[in-house]
Amino acid sequence: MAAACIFCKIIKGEIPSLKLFESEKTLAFLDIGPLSKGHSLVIPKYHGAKLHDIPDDQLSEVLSVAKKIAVAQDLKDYNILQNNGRLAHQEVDHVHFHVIPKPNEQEGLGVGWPTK
Ligand code: D5M
Repeated sequence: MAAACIFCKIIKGEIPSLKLFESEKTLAFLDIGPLSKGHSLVIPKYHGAKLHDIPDDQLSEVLSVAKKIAVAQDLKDYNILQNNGRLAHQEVDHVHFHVIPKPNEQEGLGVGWPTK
């Protein structure tokens, strides 16, 4: 845990979140600035800024939780996105995987990038 990290504060319950899944090692919650309806983040509870900072055993569940969310939300088209470093558009220095639903244009639920 890192005292100043907002995602560590979410894990500790010091900042509220809309949780979708929680286990000993992993937490998933809705993104505060969704790119589309249902946009969520899956994080290891272990604090590390970038992917290579996280031990394998702490990461092992993250993708399967992203998959559970895709199944639970009945997603057909979606992006799994993970940014490392400022040049790669990482804003929060605690590893997180975005699950970004890609609604079809008729539904009109998309609100931003990625559009293609
Ligand atoms: O994405 C960081 C993401 O973290 C960005 O989509 C907003 C989200 N965020 C930031 N603060 C919160 C809180 N408090 N709750 C939920 N979501 C949050 P990045 O890949 O680092 O650019």
